[in-house]
Amino acid sequence: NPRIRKNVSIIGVPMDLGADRRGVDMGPSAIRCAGLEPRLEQLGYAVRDEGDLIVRRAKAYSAVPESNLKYLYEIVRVNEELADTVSDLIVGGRFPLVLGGDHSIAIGTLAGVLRHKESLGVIWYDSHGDVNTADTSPSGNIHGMALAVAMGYGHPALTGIGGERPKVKPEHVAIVGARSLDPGERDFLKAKGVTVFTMHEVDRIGISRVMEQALEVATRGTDGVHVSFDLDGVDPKDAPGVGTPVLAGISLRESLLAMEIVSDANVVTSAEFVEVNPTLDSQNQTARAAVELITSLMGEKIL
Ligand code: NNH
Ligand code: MN
Ligand code: MN
Ligand code: MN
Repeated sequence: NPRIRKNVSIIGVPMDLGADRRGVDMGPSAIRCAGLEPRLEQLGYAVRDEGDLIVRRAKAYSAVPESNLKYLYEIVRVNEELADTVSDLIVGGRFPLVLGGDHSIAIGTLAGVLRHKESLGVIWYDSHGDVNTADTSPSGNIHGMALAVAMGYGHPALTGIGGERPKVKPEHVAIVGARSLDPGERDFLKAKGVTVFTMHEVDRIGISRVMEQALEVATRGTDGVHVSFDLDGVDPKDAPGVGTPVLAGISLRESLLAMEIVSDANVVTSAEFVEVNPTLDSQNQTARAAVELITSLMGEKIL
């Protein structure tokens, strides 16, 4: 079984072009300010902050002429660099912990990880499915397409990021916390056979059983698990600083338990925490929640 590595690298990706609401570009800064590095060091990790990738401030709105993909080429450029960065860190024996930024950065993180994995399991913690393509997206926002791209569906400029490499297989994906799916996403998820734990399942069987089942999906026949954590999966009462809050979500307490359960399975080989928007937050509450979620995932115990 792959184990959590002792050397952790923090990579910030201050990008907000994949979403309509500006401000998640400040997420990495806010999560660092909430004390991430010292908290990881207290857990015994050798932490290296790799700093932020350079994300150029985009010119006026740019959709590509032939599709409705907003900021396609800026997003491709950043994700190519992210894929290389993540891949190099894995070669160096380090655990990549990526801080967003909007969820489109999962495209680059996963592309980098997949250079080293034949079969990667993915736990996608999110109120959304993020399996739109240009044809189904109601918004043209690439953060709502990242999981589809990781599975090989979408604009070739996106699915080609990171070069030739395996894709995430639908049977190795578990979405947790879904409560806002677009019609095209429902069709996609059913057609591909992706496992989705909506709020209905969370409420019916509880977060601990949901996470056990999600782990089964993500570990059966895989050689590692990636945790992609969108803070809007958490209830807006506990995580108000996100661009697209969706009410009636998973509490922070349940989410911490979820991360503890994943941690105890000792299978996680990379992770990212995305969509923190400090301009919508109060007292950095959502970034502080992110730090607690990260340390839980990385093995922090209360006693
Ligand atoms: N499904 C919507 C879209 O594709 C919203 C996506 N927003 C997210 N995803 N925050 O996690 O535009
Ligand atoms: Mn240090
Ligand atoms: Mn998302
Ligand atoms: Mn979301």
